[in-house]
Amino acid sequence: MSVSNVNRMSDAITLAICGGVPSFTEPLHVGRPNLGDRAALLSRINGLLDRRWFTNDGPLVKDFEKRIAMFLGVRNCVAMCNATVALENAIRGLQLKGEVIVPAFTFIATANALQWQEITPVFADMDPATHNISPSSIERLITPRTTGILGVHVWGRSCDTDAIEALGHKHNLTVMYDAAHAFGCSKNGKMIGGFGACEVFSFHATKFLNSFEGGAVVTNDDTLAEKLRFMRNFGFSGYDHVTYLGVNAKMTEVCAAMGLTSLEAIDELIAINRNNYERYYKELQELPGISVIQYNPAELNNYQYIVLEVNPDIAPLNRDELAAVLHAENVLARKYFWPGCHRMEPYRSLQPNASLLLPETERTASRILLLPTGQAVNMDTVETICWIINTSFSQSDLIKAALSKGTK
Ligand code: T4K
Repeated sequence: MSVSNVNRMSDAITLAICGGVPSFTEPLHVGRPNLGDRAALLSRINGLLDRRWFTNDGPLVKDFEKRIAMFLGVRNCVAMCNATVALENAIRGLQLKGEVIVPAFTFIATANALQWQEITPVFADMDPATHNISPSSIERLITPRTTGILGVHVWGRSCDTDAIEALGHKHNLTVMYDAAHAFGCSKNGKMIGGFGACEVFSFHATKFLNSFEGGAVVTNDDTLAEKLRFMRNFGFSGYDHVTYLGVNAKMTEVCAAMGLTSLEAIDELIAINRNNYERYYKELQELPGISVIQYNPAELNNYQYIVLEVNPDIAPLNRDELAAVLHAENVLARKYFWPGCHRMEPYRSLQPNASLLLPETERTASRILLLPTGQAVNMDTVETICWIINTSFSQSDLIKAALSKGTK
């Protein structure tokens, strides 16, 4: 796929943005799904076809839930069709209402899960050192209408759970977490999944642990778990009895088959991600104005996210210019979570002044760029991407000229 070796050997290097040949013949995505043992997956799918049990709390879903709960060391795992719906059910199950404080720097689903239930997401600023919600920003936003705090473990690096839970305790607020990025990650040696009233994982195709589509609420609260089991199945408890206002949030058997197969592959997937991450770090960290995300080696991490921060005051190209260079080479780097939830609808219209309270989010969100990793990427690919970035920095004048020509 890569033609970079040819490019790299030639004397006159022309990056694609300046009219050269793209380094990759096919698009290289951030979020290309990983796949565990294909034979194991197909055997599970054959089994579910033979059983004629496709959904509704089938044996594969039960097994998936049991193994996830054991892996995380939590009492309950309630699997659902995706994390957005799992967040909605968890929020409803915990009876949050009024206002809930969330970071502005997250995927839009975190905020939408509240707004969908007419709960106001109140956007807190981030700690620029961790990209996670800042506890001091949370405290300033608490009002008599606040009922909860929904933290997000961005990139799988844990929020400051101690500070957030102390705030929850002090102000009598329910604390829960969006752990969509954090499967297989720990905080002070304890697996993420066991913090707050509950935590929600995503098993979307692009996530570290994928079940095609999927999500789960994990909790040590047995009452909440029982309620969520009813809620995800229309509220039914038995054939003719409905006990809660429910929805259809069930995980299918084929998704559980994929989830179980992915779960069996996580050691291999972490090793691949870690290897890619270390090479990216080594090649890019010294570049002027670039910092590569750091993962605490004392904790467990899934290394799923290769996050660059581009400081436009130091780097010869800013984040958007670098993204344009990479896209021209067929490396589809992503600007997650730019421009921040507060700048997307409906929040942009509902809370037009929110950005005034979010200076760190505003600054950092405009600097972040994610690069591809996972099984779709090998060392040659990583080296080529790093070579493109290195070369673009040394040819920044040519690139700026090409970009300004393109905008005329
Ligand atoms: N909370 C947080 C903090 C989250 O990050 C997310 C989801 C959620 C909650 C909600 O979880 P779910 O309800 O999805 O379970 C993607 C993902 O769709 C989304 O799950 C994820 N976060 C978010 C960060 O990224 P998009 O719309 O930016 O990208 P998408 O899905 O088009 O995928 C990115 C690229 O990956 C594609 O351009 C191509 C490649 N790809 C994708 C899929 C699905 C493939 O190669 N194969 C595939 O099957 O949202």
